[in-house]
Amino acid sequence: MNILEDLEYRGLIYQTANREELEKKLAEGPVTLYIGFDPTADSLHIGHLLPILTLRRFQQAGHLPIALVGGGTGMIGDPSGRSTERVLNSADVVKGFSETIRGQLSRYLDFSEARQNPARLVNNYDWLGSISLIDFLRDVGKNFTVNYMLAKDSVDSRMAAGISFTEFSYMILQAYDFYQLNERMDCSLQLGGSDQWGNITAGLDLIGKQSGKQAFGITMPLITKSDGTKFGKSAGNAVWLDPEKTSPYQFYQFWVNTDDLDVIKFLKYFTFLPAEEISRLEGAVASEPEKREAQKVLAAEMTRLVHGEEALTSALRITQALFSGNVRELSREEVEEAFKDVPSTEVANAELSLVDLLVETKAAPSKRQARQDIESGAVSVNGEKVTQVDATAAGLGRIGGDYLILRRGKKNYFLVRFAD
Ligand code: 545
Repeated sequence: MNILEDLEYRGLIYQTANREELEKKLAEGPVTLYIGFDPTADSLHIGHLLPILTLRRFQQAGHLPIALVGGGTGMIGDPSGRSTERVLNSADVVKGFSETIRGQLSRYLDFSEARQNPARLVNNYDWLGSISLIDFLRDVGKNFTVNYMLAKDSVDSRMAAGISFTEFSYMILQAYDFYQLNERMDCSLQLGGSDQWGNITAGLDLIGKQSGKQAFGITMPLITKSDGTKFGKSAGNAVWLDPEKTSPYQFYQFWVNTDDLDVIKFLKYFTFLPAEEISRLEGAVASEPEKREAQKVLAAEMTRLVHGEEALTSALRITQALFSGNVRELSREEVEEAFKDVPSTEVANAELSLVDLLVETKAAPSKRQARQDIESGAVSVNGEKVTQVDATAAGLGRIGGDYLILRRGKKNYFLVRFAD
């Protein structure tokens, strides 16, 4: 399979500009291509993985990827796909975000000069930050009619609610980037999500007008789920690539919970597994869905790719410990990760009884209920059932030095942290 056939197989192509000529060009030799990321947040989330991994697919196929950080465009704000005007971030904030986004992007591409097609990172502030207003309006703006700009979806969809001149101008900046990269680095292909079509084609038009050259564009589909809910959220929160914002265990859980109806699509979109392996997993979903093999493979592939082998091992250990109840084997860090989302209570007095702890953590509504729960065998501490009503915190032992894990019933966990 050539790169376009592979992308087609994976369902990654939504629209293409100049498809036939692009096919020819890709077959002739290495093509330089880019995707831009505006520093609008302090981390990328899993929605951004699709474009990044597509760059990586092109690199693996021998082409030359450029990841562009929008240090300039991030100061302006892309109206594409948004129904309301953005609030501007300060220059310092945009700079800070640019640095972290740059670091995250660099994990997924190979920059080693030893290879024939090393990846490159650029920041459009380098040319947008210093262009004069007069030059911009004369040399770039003259290529666009307001009529053309008004017809773009990103602008047209905002005509009722209103759009500032700032955001209205955005498409010209992105078009100018493509032109600059075409001039400076012979970049002839821009990729983006389907929301980027208008900006990408504005660039193609500018390159055509300024240098008479043909360039190319590909957009990727919006990621949808079979149940109609938004992709990339877990309990209402975005799933981030930054392990401080979404732990590797939470990240693993997000993927392992994928619906049977979506899992094959996501294996194609996000993993580098060959078609034969994906077909085999498709068979497994059909014949033994209860094993969730496809989900486990997807979760493992993604966690390894984003967080590394060690983080995957740890996420699997936590998953296994919570499933079996065998939480004693977890390290301190793993306890903190596993119980990030469960109610936790800080306790200063290590002399407390188990009954007190159950009440203190709100695992039981009263001392009477706590005693009853213990006697009936509904309570375990650090993975072991405790039935003595007079058990004390001191006698129960701790995990990772400071923690005691209470469980009432099968799944209700409460974390106690001793502050002594
Ligand atoms: C800027 C200058 C260029 C080319 C592109 C840009 C950015 C582009 C844009 N893209 C989106 C984006 O999101 C924020 C990411 C960091 C927190 O706004 N105008 O910057 C997304 N993009 C990836 C995909 C996208 C798009 O980074 O294209 O469709 C999401 O999947 O929304 O010269």
